[in-house]
Amino acid sequence: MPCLAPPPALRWLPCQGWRQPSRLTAPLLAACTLACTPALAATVDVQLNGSDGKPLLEAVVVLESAAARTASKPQPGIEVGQVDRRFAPRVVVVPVGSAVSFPNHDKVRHHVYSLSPTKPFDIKLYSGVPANPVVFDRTGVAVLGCNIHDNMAAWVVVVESPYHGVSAADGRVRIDNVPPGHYRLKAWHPSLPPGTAAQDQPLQLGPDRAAVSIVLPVTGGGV
Ligand SMILES: [Cu+2]
Repeated sequence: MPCLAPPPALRWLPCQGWRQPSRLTAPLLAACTLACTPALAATVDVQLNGSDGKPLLEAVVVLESAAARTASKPQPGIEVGQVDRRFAPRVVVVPVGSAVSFPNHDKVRHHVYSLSPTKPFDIKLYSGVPANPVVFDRTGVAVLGCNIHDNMAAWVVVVESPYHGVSAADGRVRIDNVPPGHYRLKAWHPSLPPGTAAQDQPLQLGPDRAAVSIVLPVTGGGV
């Protein structure tokens, strides 16, 4: 068993195979982890309003950085269902590589598709849960529709960051556990004209809470 470098507080202990701490070292390791790990995560509160001052529903916020790209990994268990002939949720943010399932909770059949270069796909008329989820393997926005019900629309925003959120009716997005660092804060709403780039601003984040207000050129609460 190779002896990997132990934490500094435990260097006086003889090597006992650090891959598997013994009954003696395990509690010491746990105590050291608690005592030695600084609080290295902040919460980012974002308030999104339209140009008419109304809070925006379903606005997307993403914090991007080189470190965020490295920390990004596919998120399991994401669903975009269909309920009462609407997508639920209508807007979802997923890290690149995530597989999204499209369960149909209605009695009518749906035919979900996307023509977007980010992820073209087509799930022909179906009930229940389609056999295969759709893997979103490129960043960007995929606009989803239903071939049967023209008024159904949803947006899958594919990002390379674990730090993101979608606003509730009060226009708020709260992103927890964000490490300090320099980020680009990007905000977008599906009511923006097609092809509009996300609004982009720098965010220097320390270990404390940060509050940001953003106005997007959308009116009527974005509904
Ligand atoms: Cu449909």
